Amino acid sequence: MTLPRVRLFLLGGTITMTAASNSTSGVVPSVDADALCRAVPGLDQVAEIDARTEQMTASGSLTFQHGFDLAAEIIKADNSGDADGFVIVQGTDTLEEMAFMLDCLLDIKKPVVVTGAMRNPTQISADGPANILAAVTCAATNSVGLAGVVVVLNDDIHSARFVTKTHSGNVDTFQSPETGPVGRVVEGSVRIFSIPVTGPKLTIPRGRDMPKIALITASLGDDGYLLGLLENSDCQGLVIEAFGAGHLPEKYLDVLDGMTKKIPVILSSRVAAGHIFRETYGFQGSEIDLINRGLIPSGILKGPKARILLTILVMSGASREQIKNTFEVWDL
Ligand code: DAS
Repeated sequence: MTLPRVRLFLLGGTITMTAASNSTSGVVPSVDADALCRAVPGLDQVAEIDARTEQMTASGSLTFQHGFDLAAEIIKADNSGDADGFVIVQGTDTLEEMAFMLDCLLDIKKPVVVTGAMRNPTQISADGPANILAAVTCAATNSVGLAGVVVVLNDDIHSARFVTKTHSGNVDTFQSPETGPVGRVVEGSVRIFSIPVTGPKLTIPRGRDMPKIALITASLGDDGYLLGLLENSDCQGLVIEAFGAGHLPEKYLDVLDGMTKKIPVILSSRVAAGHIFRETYGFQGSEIDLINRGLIPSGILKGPKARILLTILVMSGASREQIKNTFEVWDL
């Protein structure tokens, strides 16, 4: 029997981390892609794996360039027909951002699955092997491609568009607060419950410098100190995680009036789920006031994903109108 061909890219993360030979404190990336796959019983019966160690890093040190390179490699392998599905293995800290970036940049029909682990290989009940088996099972199942890029941990299949990390240590950390999972791996096979709506598809920006895009979060008693520092900086775009449905302190307003004339300012929310409102509140600093002042509502996208989208758009040379229209798609 011919098995599906799955290409697995390893970027690092807890799933690879064991005690460093020269240190007594803490685990660090050390297990490469081949060793990771060898540690998963039965993997060779699910797919023919082409395992590649691309990086060995904690996911907080991954960059946009890593995402662009990965997207380019996947597009190339898709075009040449060299693989039937793809798995990206990385740390969970930035997993939702990398998965979302890939979902924005990839317009392919084959499954693209991102996974990682919450417990390192030296811990009892390390979840890495089960997550790799489930991720490869999904990558080897054609129908998963219909869901766009998915995140698979703990046997749940989440759309990259809706998933977020919700807990610092629990293996059930990845959740989609708006929608729930799109499917699940049950007794070794894939069940898909729903196909998520598609977000805007963008091309990989090439040959342009990485723009400086800031992300700040509003909090009680904030006098706009940090925002003031950004006003006179060379930042080229700003995402603000506002209160609730899109509200900011009055003390932000003068500075924002200046900034919205110069750069795109995205209005997102610091809460876990829900839309940015557009037409409910009318006080100074409300969503109606802020949108009138030129802020662009992010729909349901929270700060980190909104920053991914804004960075790619600015880097691609998108106009203010194009940026606004693209974020509008996320006002689902
Ligand atoms: N938080 C760790 C992980 O879950 C480290 C990282 O993100 O690389 O993998």
